[in-house]
Amino acid sequence: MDNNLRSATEMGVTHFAMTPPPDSSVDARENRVIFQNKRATMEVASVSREFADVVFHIGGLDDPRIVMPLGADVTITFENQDGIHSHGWRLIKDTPPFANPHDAATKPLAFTGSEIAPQPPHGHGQAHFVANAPGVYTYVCPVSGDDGIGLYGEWEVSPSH
Ligand SMILES: [Cu+2]
Repeated sequence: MDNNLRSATEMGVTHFAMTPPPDSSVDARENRVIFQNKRATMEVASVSREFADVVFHIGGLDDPRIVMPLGADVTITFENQDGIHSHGWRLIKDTPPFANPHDAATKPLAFTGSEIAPQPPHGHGQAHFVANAPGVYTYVCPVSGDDGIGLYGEWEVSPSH
């Protein structure tokens, strides 16, 4: 059992977004979640920890790099596990470092439909889109400035995956 899973269990946190998504491999050492085929279904949770940054959990990892083949059909179920602040999810056409972190929330979407509007504490949302262009993108929280506190990760769409 890796550290993320163990600490979550100890804290009594839900298993949502803590187990490998279907048809993926979770590489904890490289902090990556790799999808093997063109159907990528995953749970994403925004998590606030005391004395730490807010992060996204996917497959039990913090802000992992997501890798998937070109043309993948993506479904994301999002849960805001922060009990105080609103958070959402947005995949943008840009990579860090951002010239101005507060701009990340307004950058163009990577794909049509690749966003989940900010949800209140314990709120849920869903996104469905097709990753139909190869490249490296970034997922961020659309709440202005949250990307500056650790709430983002990279998303790779590989033409030769
Ligand atoms: Cu946020």
